[in-house]
Amino acid sequence: MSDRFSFEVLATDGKARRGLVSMPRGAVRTPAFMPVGTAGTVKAMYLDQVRALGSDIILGNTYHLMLRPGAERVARLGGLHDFARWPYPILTDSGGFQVMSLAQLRKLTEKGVTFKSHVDGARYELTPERSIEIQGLLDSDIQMQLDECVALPAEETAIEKAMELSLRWAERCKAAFGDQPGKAMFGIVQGGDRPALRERSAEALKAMSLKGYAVGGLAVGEPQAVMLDMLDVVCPVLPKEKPRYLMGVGTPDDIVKAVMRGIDMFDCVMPTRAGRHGLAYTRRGKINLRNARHAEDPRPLDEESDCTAARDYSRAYLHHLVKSGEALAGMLLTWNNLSYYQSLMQGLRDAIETARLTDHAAALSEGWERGDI
Ligand code: PRF
Repeated sequence: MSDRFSFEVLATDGKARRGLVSMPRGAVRTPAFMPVGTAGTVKAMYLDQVRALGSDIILGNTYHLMLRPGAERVARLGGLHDFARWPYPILTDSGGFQVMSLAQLRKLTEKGVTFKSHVDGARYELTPERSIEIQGLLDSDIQMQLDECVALPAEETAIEKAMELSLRWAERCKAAFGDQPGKAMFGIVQGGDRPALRERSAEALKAMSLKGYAVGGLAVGEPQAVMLDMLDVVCPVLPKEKPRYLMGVGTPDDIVKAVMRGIDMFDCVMPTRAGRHGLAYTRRGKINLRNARHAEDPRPLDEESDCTAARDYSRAYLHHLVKSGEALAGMLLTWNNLSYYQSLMQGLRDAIETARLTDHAAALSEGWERGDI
């Protein structure tokens, strides 16, 4: 296995790329979907199952792990990989985005962000340097810069201020990260729904020669068309030879359209969270197992799937589990959903390799539209 962090584009189809990110703990086939393992667990799943579905990398969260059990404690216990029993690559988000959505009494300054923990109310400070220190204590393979993400719609001045602050924080994170050949620190493009700000952010980050680039500040309240327009602005600016990661996105349709614009990596709570709320993602669209129409339906979610959860359990049984609030409901539906997402990514990778992505994308959306009831 590679002792250095590297990225190689293996094939292209239009703007879409089929690639490989290599690092000491393993390789990541792109386009890749990273299941969200916020607190060192992909909720309702064994990590062996997550791996078996074709996940090359999972995501962890600085914010949650710094609060509980604490980054220094995870380090004393041998790092996040040993702690959670996932020996493969881990990407960690930097914490800023989660502070803004979860913490109380936040205060953002040039130095960083202070906040009250949503766990026990204690005060914490997260600076760019401390975020990188925590991600290092966790022994994360791909670390993210601390950034400020503005929810949309927002005033241009607020978007610009957050974007400029994020650029200064990127410089500080880069300095704090230093030279670690087997790991990477990614910058995050901000700039809201303003093409000129997006372009400025991407150009400035590109000039920092980072090992990878994320696009943040999207899927935060804007229509899909706006998100796609921003990708059309940002992707051509970013260097071709570095991986591109669209943070917190999205639906299967979002992912396909972003891949077609040149995005290589994704993470999203959607398949896992939806699974715990009774929703199943399938080739024929989304199925709400709470609905009474499934009460006596003997069919599985997808008889053609190679995932046990999708193929071997009746919709009637899944409906019963969901209605009864059984833990197995969330387990089976999360399993089905991650299986669907990873098979979607495999299909996209295959389609790019064989230069039939446009037709493949059309067939996928035709399946979602058709439904099967
Ligand atoms: N920044 C960071 N994490 C994120 C986002 C961001 O903008 C988003 C936005 N979709 C999700 N996760 N650091």
